[in-house]
Amino acid sequence: MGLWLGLCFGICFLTGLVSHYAQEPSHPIPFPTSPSWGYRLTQGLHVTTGTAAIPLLLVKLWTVYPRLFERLPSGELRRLRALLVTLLERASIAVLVAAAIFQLATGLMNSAQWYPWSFSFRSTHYALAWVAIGALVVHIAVKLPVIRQALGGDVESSELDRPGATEQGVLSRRGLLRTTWVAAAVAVVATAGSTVPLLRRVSVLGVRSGEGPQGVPVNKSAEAAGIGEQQVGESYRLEVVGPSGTVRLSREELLAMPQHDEELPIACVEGWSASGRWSGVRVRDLTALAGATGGEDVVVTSLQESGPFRVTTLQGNFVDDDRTLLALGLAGEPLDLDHGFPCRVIAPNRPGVLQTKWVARLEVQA
Ligand SMILES: Nc1nc2c(c(=O)[nH]1)N[C@H]1C(S)=C(S)[C@@H](COP(=O)(O)O)O[C@H]1N2
Ligand SMILES: [Mo]
Repeated sequence: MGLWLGLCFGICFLTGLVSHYAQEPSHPIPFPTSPSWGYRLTQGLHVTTGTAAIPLLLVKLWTVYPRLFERLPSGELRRLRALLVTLLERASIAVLVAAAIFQLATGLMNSAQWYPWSFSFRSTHYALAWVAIGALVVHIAVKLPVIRQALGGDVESSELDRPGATEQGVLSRRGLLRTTWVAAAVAVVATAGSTVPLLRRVSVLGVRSGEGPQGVPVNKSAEAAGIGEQQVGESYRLEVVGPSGTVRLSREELLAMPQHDEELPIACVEGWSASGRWSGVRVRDLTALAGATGGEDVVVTSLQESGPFRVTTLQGNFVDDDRTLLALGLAGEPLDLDHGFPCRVIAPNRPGVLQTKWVARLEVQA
C-alpha cells in the first residue's frame, strides 16, 4: 500500500511542479510548446494519481493510526534520547498526515470546482506540496528497514500486525489489499473520463461530461464572466499594441487575414480536457502588425472586467509558435460566445487557465 501511495504522491508532485511552472508569467527556462498534448497528459496524470491516492491514504491511515496514539514504552521514558527520537518521529508523521490530507482534500475540491476558501489555491497547494513531499522523504528514510523487510516478506505474514490483537479480523491482509485496489480503480474510472475520451461513458463522477458547445466543455460561461452582447457586437475592436504603435481590428478584418487550422486541446488544471479544431489568425502575424520582430512576450487582456484570468502573459516562445492562434472559430463554426467569441487564445501545451477568452487587447512587451 505504501509503495503505491509513494508512487502516486511522487507522480502527483512532479506533475504538480510542471503545472505550477507552466502557470508562471515568466519562464527562465522556456516552457516547451511541444508536444501540444504534453500538459493534457501531465495534468491528467496529476489529477488521476491524486484521486487514486485518496482510497490508498484512507486505508493506510486506518492500518496505522493506532500507532500514533501508542503509549510511549515506559522503560524508554527514562532515556531522554529515545523519548526525543520517538516524539520527533511522531511529529514528522503528524506533519506528513496533515499535509497529505490537506493536499488530497483541496485537490479533490478543486477538481470538483468547489472553492470554499479565500486563500490562493495555487500557491497554497504548491507550498504544502513541498511540506508533504519533504515529510514523505523523511518518513521513507526512517522506515527504510521496515519497508525492505515488508517488501521482501510474505503478504500473509502477520508479524507486523498490531500488538495485542487477540483474534483474527474479518478481512484478511490480502482481502484488504484487493479491496483497496478495487476502490482506487473505481475512483479513477469514475472520474478520469473528464480527460480520457474512452472513459467518458463510465465516468459517472466526472465533473465535465466532455460535452459543450462545439464539442468542448465550457469552464466559465460568458454570462458568469459578465460578457455582454454589446461588448462583442459590431463595435468590437481588437487592440494590438507594439513598438510601432497601436492597431485596431474588427472581427471582419481579423477574418480577412490569413486563416489557419489547428487541432489543439483545452486542458484545464482541474483535470478535464478536450480537443478541438480551432481556426483563426496566428498570434505572431498580429503582433507583427504592431512592429514585433519575434521573441517578445505578449500580455493578453480579456474584455472580462474582473477575475483572476483576465490578464495573462503569452511567453515569447508561445507567440513565435505557428500553432498559437487567436481563434475565431471552433469545429468549423464561429466561436461560441461561451468559448470566447469574438476571439480567444489557443496555444499548444498550455494550461487551460491561460487560454484567454474574449480577448480585447494584445500588448507586445519591450
Ligand atoms: N477571460 C477568461 N478566459 C478564460 C477563463 C476565464 O475565466 N476568463 N477561464 C479559463 C479556464 S480556467 C479554462 S480551463 C479555459 C476553458 O475554455 P473553454 O471554456 O472554452 O473550454 O478558458 C480559460 N480562459
Ligand atoms: Mo481551467
